[in-house]
Amino acid sequence: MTKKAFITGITGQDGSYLAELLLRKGYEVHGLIRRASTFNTSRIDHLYVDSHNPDARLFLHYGDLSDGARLVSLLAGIRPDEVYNLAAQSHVRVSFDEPEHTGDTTGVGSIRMLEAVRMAGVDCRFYQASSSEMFGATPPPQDEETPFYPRSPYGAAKVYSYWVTKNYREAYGMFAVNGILFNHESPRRGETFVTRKITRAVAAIKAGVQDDLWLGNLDAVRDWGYAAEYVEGMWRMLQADEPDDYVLATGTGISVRDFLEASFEHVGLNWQDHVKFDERYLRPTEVDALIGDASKAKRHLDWEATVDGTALARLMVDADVQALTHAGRPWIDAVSLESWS
Ligand code: NDP
Ligand code: GDR
Repeated sequence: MTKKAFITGITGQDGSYLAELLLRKGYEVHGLIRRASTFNTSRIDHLYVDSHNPDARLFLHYGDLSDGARLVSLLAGIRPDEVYNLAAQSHVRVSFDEPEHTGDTTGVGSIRMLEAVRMAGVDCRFYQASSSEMFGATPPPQDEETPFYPRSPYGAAKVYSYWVTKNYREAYGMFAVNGILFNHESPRRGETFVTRKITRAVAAIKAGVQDDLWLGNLDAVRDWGYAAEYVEGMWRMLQADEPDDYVLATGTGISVRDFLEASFEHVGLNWQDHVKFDERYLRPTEVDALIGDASKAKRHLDWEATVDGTALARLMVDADVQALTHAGRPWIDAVSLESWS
């Protein structure tokens, strides 16, 4: 029997890699997309086959995490075996400007999904995209036992989602898990997150079409891994015998400054010649350092990251240089994913 998966956030960075992975594994994949006045499916267009084609295994459905009734009717119709709740307002800085919207999507949206699974009476496994931002001010290394201390409306909303997921597991016996993922990036990363902002700028500066790059806090330390590897970890969490919560991380932290240096150096440029400070990119409260300990995932899921922050910087710069040079899509990643299929 073909397994069915339902992915919210399928048009995002992780959703696109996860859809690719599940299609490779033979799943029928259903994705929730938001209706917009323009197309927002560029990350998954290469996977789409017209639904009239008998080989089609990717199906897209309009909906929104703010519309609980729609979620119930979709789940009742699709009856998936696995649900991956990846949708969120995922930008930390934006969550200070749009705290209520972030709470509604990133927080309450998760309980709408959990409740939709229950109301539709679907027997499925549920993945919640939890985040290292929940640890916030608690110093590294952080693992599954580390206390939460969120430092943004986004982090606080993710803490809510984490606990309701755990609660539905305990209250209703649902196979519901939290993947507590540290930062993971790729050539498909949204352009306003710091890594992609840097690697796109490096490509543009190298090509002579941009001079300066405006950034905020360069001292923040993050544990940056490669998104294509992390979606495999999500899938493994749902294949385990028992539902549990897992950290996914590389175990190595580098600063924004280190990432900058690695990115500019890769094309023979000096970052100090181009980077300027703009206080608009500072956050009212910052998360200084996140470095994860993923040994539980290694022990129970045999999952381990192989690409660290500096390797990632080079990979992303190469993809952005190539995209600019060939005016093509940066979606074709520089490293082979075959080992993960
Ligand atoms: P993206 O920002 O790239 O993607 C977010 C997705 O959520 C998009 O598909 C977006 O749709 C969708 N979405 C946003 N609001 C709604 C809504 N109201 N209803 C339905 N869909 C909505 O995020 P990532 O792929 O990077 O991350 C995936 C998840 O993992 C997120 O929940 C994020 O918070 C979490 N996370 C990410 C980490 C990372 O480092 N990438 C680390 C830890 C957790 P649209 O395309 O229409 O905007
Ligand atoms: P983060 O990612 O907040 O960790 O959340 P982001 O790339 O936005 O910031 C990382 C660090 O870089 C500093 N920074 C800047 N950030 C941005 N976006 N733009 C800038 O110009 C800039 N200058 C410096 C930030 O202050 C911060 O310290 C990401 C998201 O994917 C979340 O959804 C996810 O949960 C967490 O990672 C884990």
